[in-house]
Amino acid sequence: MCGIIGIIGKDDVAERLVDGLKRLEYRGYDSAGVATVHGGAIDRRRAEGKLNNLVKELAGSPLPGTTGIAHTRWATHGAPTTSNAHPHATGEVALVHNGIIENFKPLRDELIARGRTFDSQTDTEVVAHLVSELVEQGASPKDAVRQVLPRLHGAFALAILFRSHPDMLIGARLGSPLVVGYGDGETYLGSDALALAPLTQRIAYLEEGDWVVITAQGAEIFDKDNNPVERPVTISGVSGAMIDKGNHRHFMQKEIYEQPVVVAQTLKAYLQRMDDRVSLPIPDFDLSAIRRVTIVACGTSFYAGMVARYWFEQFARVPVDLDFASEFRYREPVMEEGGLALFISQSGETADTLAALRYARSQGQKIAVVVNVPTSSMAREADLLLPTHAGPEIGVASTKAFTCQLAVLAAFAANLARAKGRLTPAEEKEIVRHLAEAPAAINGALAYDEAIEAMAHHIVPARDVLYLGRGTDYPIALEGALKLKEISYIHAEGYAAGEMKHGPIALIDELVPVICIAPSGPLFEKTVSNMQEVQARGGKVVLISDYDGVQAAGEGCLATITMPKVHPLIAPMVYAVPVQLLAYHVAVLKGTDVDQPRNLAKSVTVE
Ligand code: HGA
Repeated sequence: MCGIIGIIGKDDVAERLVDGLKRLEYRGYDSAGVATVHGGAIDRRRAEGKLNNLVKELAGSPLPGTTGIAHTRWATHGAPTTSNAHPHATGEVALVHNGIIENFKPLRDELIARGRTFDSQTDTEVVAHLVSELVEQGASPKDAVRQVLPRLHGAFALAILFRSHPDMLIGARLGSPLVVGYGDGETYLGSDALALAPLTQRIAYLEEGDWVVITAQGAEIFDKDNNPVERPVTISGVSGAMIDKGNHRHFMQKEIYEQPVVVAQTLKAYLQRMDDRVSLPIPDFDLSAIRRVTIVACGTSFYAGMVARYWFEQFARVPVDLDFASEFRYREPVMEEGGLALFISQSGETADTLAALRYARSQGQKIAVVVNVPTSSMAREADLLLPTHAGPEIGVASTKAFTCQLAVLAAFAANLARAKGRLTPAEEKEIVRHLAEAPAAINGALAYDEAIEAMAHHIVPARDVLYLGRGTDYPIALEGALKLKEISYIHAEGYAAGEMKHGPIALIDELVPVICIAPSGPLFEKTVSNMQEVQARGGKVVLISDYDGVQAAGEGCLATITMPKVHPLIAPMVYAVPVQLLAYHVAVLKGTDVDQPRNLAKSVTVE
C-alpha cells in the first residue's frame, strides 16, 4: 500500500523516481506524484489514477532536480484526486507517506487554529505542516523532524524533502516499511528493496521507530530515542529484471505459470530428498513441546492457513485456532503457555498480521512466520522464519505465493507431526514423496488452461457465482471465490459443500453457476450429493475433478474440468490452479484490469 521512493542523485532524478514507482505501483494506483528541489524552490507533478498519467504530465512538463521523492497512492483518507496525491508540500517542505496518521484530526485543528491552510483531505498533510512550521521558525530539518515524530500516532514511512537543503532527505518509519539504499555517490530511500533494485543492491532495513538523514555521502540513522545507530547493510537478492512480464499478457498470468518452478524451489528448502525427510530452516527449533497452534492471516493467506489447520490436526494431532488478523487481537484471545503462533503473509508487512504477531509475542507465544519477503518486518520479528521462495509477486491477486505457502505449511505440518511422535519414518517418506510430486502435478493442471478459458465464457455473464468444496477443498472454494471477486468484480461466495442445504441453496437458480471442487477421494461422494442437490434445483454446475471424478459425476454438468489424479495432500496446491485460471480468464474476457483491480492494492500496510 502506497509506495515511496527518494533519491539523492548525481543527475536529474525524476525519470529514475518514476521508474522506481513502476516497481512500486502494485502497492497502490489511485494517484502518483513526484517532487524535487530546483531553482531554490520545491516543485512537483502529480496526477490522479495510474502512473501513466504522471508520466504524461512529466512529458509535457519535465521536472529537473537531483534530489527528489515520489509516491504511488492507495488512498485511506481523502478521495483519489490530484489534490490529495502525494507529495504534499508547503513552500519549505515536501513529503510522501505510507501509513495512517491516526491523530491527524486534532493536529489539523491545531494547525488551522495557528493559521495554516490545507490543500488536501489527507491525514498526511498535517506532517508537512508540522515540519514546515518548525523549519519556518528556524529549526534545522533534523531538529524539526525529531520534534514532530513523537507527535504522530499511527503508522508511517516518510520521505521528506527540504527547500533549503537540496542535498538531503529525511526518512522515518513506524509500522510501515522503509529501506535505505547505498549507491555510488548516491543514496536512496524506498518502501522495499524491489523499488531500488535497478539503483543498488546494498540495502539497510530501518527498524521500528528509526529515522534517517541521507545525503550523497551516506546515511545517519537514529533509533526511536534519537540515539545514533548502525543498521547492517545487506545485499538484496532482488534484481531489476525480476519484474518483467516476459511473454505473458499480465503479471498474474506469468505468476500462475511460474508455480511449478517456485513451488519446487520452495519445497527444496524443506525436503531432504536424499533421506526422504522433511526439515526446517532452523533444524534444532524444538516443536515437540508445542501444545497448540494459532494461525493468523488475512485474505488468501488466511485460506492457506485454513488448509494448514486440517493438516496440523490430522498429522500432528495438535489443536489449532485460526483467525483473521484484523479480528484476532481485538477479541483478546487467551493464549496458553506452550503455544506456537503462526502468521502467514506474502509481504511480511501486512499491518493487521504484524499487530497480531506482536500481541501473540506479548502473550508469551513462540512466533513462526510464513512470508515471501525474508527481509520483511515479520521475518525479522520471528523465532522461526519459514520463507516461501515464490520470488516477487506483482499481480495484486495472489497466486504463486498461495501455492508456495501451502507447500511450506504441508512440510511444516509433517515436521510438527514428527516432533510430536506422530509420524513413522515410512509415513514421513510417503509425505516427502507426495510433496515432491506437486510441481509436476501443478504443471499438469496448467495444461488445462485452454479448456478453462473456454469454460470462462459461461461465467462471464453471471452476476453471482458459488464455489463448493469439502475438507481442504473448502478453503480452495473460498480462494476461488475471492479470486473471482477481486479481478472480475463478479459477486462470488465459497461454501463448505455440506452447508448449502442450511441456507445458501435458496440462492440457486439457472443463472447462478456453481463451481464444485471435488477430487475423487474419501469426501467425493458426499460433495457429489451436494452437487446433485444443486442440479435438482436447476443449478448449473461446473465440476472440477480428476478423470475418475468426472467419469463418475460429470454427466449433466454445464462443464467439467479434468485435473491430474493426485494424492489428497497435494490436491489443494493443484486445485488452486484451475480456480486461479478461471478467475483470470473471466477477468480478461470482461476487460478488467487484471493486475491492478479497482480499489485494491498489494501489501496492505494499513489497518
Ligand atoms: N494515509 C495516506 C497514505 C495512504 C497509505 O499509505 N495507504 O497504504 C493517504 O491516504 O494518502
